[in-house]
Amino acid sequence: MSTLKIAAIPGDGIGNEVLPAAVRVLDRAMEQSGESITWEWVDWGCDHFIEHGAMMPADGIDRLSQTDAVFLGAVGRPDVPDHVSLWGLLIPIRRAFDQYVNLRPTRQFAGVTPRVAIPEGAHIDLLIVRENTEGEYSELGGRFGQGTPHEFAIQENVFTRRGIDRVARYAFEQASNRRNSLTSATKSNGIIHTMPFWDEVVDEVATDYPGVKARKVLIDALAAELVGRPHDFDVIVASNLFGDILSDLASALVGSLGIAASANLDPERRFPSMFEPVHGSAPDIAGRGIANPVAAIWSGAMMLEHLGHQEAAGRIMLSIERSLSSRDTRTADLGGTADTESVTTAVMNGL
Ligand code: GGG
Repeated sequence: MSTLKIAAIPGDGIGNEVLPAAVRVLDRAMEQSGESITWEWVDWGCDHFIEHGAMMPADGIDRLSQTDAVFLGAVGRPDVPDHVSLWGLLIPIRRAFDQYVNLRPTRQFAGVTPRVAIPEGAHIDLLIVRENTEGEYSELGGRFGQGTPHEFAIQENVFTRRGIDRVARYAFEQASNRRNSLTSATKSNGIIHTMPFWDEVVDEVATDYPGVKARKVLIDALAAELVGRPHDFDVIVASNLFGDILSDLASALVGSLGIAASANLDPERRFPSMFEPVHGSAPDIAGRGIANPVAAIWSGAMMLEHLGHQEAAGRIMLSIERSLSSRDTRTADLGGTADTESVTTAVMNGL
């Protein structure tokens, strides 16, 4: 029997509801496999910020580095500026641990009707590979002349050959193991320097994967194509910002952001990877016990898979599928009647 050590950071809002729910499912699944998880619970987030002036303690990254993985709920509270909460917790973890791939799968589940009509027999199953440590998410720049009529802000995007090459390579590998189709999101008509560079490096990487049919599509056209025929997509590789936007769009197409899972990966396994539902803290529904725990549970399954527990992860996914197939065990965002607790219980019982 092996014991995993995982840092659990519920964070803010519904993170405090969906993360403990997912932990119960993971504990049960691992117990059934004769394994266990030691959870290191940490109360970092906006409450910590209000009390201590920082989203996490100064030794936070050091503490996380001693774990096998990080399991995160959500970040954000209306009375703390969003850029303060995100850049104080989520983004420092992604960067400190060089989690340069953000894997965001989108699947159509039996019983959950997609929000767009798709042809008979077609099925939505796509994987967004989002660059996760550079691109549009950059601290370079500044605000100038604050409070004056001449005030301005500059934000520099950072695209490196190494950064594009490694995320593109990861995406092509995924496509090779799936349906051999890759779409690169670009905007090289309007963004004059970084996006043509993105295209060039992706094209170079493509030459190493002749079996993968690759094409580049302008992000605006790609958004429209995704709505029009989501079933035609396999792997999409995108910059940090484009990947973030497309993954919300894709999960809305199959039902709700409440089932959007993600993995922030260091594929070389030098550091812990981090797993989190794509959704945020949802202050409008926080504390009511109605949040959909599926995104967190699925993210937990991705974590177990990454840590070598494929069998337990597979059982969790089967149980999620079963619970989503019935209106009685789906939350309201998916047209169901269940609350967080009853979905969690259904997934646990279905393991
Ligand atoms: N699940 C963590 C969370 O709260 N995410 C919300 C968010 O805004 N994330 C921004 C990002 O992924 O870049």
